[in-house]
Amino acid sequence: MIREGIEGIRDSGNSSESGTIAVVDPWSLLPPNGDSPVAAFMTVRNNSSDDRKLISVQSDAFDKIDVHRNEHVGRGVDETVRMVAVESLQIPSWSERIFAPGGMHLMLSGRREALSEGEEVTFTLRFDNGARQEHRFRVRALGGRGR
Ligand SMILES: [Cu+2]
Repeated sequence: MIREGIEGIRDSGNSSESGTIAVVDPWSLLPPNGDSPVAAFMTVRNNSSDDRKLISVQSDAFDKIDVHRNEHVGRGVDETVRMVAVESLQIPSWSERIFAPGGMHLMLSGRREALSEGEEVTFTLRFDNGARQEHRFRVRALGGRGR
């Protein structure tokens, strides 16, 4: 496991450290059977005076992880929501980006192994300044948001 360049906070969001990116409460839905992609959520907090860009997300458990945002198209009964991939995500200094159901999310596709509820899956965030952070998201069943 590569640990070089990993900075910041492994787990909880109660960090008051400056100069770091904090990832708070990462979790994913329990993937349905088959190959359908699954969404994961978290809050990414930039506790530094520099703007940061999230440039990639990777995990050994998936072929591919994209940042998606939801875009509303049409109006009224014709309104639909489609997902749009975000190439890199700006996280301005002293601010946070919230990945949450109905909004921005990580889209995990090409699952390489079965996941079960309560399991923790390691993933790596890479930023434009070369920093890498390893975190673990917890798999939660639909309707089972409680921990
Ligand atoms: Cu998506």
